[in-house]
Amino acid sequence: MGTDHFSFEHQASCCHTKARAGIFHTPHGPVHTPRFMPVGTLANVKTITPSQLKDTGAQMVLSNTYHLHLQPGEDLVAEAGGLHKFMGWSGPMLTDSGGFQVFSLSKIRTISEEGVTFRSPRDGRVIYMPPEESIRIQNQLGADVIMAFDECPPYPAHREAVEAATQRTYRWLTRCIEAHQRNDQALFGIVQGGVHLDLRQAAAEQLVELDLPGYAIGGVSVGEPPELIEKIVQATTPLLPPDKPRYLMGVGTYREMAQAIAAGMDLFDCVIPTRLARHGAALVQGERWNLKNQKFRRDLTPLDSTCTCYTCKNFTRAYLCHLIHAHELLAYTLLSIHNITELIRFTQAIRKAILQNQFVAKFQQWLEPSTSSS
Ligand code: PRF
Ligand code: ZN
Repeated sequence: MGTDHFSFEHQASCCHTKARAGIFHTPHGPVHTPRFMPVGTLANVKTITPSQLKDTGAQMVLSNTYHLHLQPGEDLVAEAGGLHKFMGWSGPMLTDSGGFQVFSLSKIRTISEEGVTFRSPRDGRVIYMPPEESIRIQNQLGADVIMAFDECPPYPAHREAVEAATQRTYRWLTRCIEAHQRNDQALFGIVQGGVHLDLRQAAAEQLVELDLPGYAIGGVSVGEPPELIEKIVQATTPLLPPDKPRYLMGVGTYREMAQAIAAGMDLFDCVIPTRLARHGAALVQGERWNLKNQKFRRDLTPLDSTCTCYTCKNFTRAYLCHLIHAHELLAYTLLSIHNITELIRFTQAIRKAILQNQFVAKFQQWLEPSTSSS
């Protein structure tokens, strides 16, 4: 099985924007784009089963090299037959490389040209992770898509520091390509460059030269003003090849996804739907509702009467409010099911609108600059 088992089938383009609908074919099945990918950090999407996950409309699921290396270890996952078998998910999967997680989650770390050294927040052991190690781990985990080991500069940062991180990310990418051993896994490159559009463009041009099976935009949604995300994406996507999938890392609000889709992005991931669920909150038609609120205590209507998810078909707001107040674990399962369904439905509705040439007409509300927080 070669990388020819990955292809991006272009289905339709929007007349007024750069939005496109397509199918990303992987060894574990197709991903209809644009599409939101739920996050399954530790080989599970928190509180829901793979069968519940499938019913949300999820196609590709994300997991993390950093977390799985710390526990239970890639050896065990490989022994179990790989990530798909280990976690009981037979659809497409993607693993993030650990670069971003090392920077955001481990306090004690040093970075050099060779790689990153950090202390495990779990047991304090010192872990050395050069790009080759990230790829070795991802080869063992066996996801369909694996990500290059990158350096995501913080925001704000001096331009010189961002430039150095961006160039290092490129050198690391060439080492990742060299280390990558499995042709049934597609290695995606990551465009860094912070908020500097010229750095972004130079990075994109360098990456495209390497003719990778897919490209990601990283280093956004790290604290910069939200309107910059759209500018960065708009400046970068025209340089990416039209026949390869494009993934915007860590972005999953309605507005940011709609605007990025308008600029030509295809794939998104974000912990928002599951994190909100664990805080007793639901995404309902573009808003965030706190189900703990007393106003839901006697509300015997469904969470969202237009939603066909398991939660909305079978339970009331009053029931969810009760479960949350009683700290019952089912609350988190039911809210996660709804929230993931909601975000996937949003990207599916955009996909359908692109196919029918109605994207701008139907999603104008989300393409304009933000007036609220959603
Ligand atoms: N790099 C990697 N993973 C990521 C990011 C990145 O820059 C982001 C930034 N939004 C989220 N996840 N490897
Ligand atoms: Zn629902």
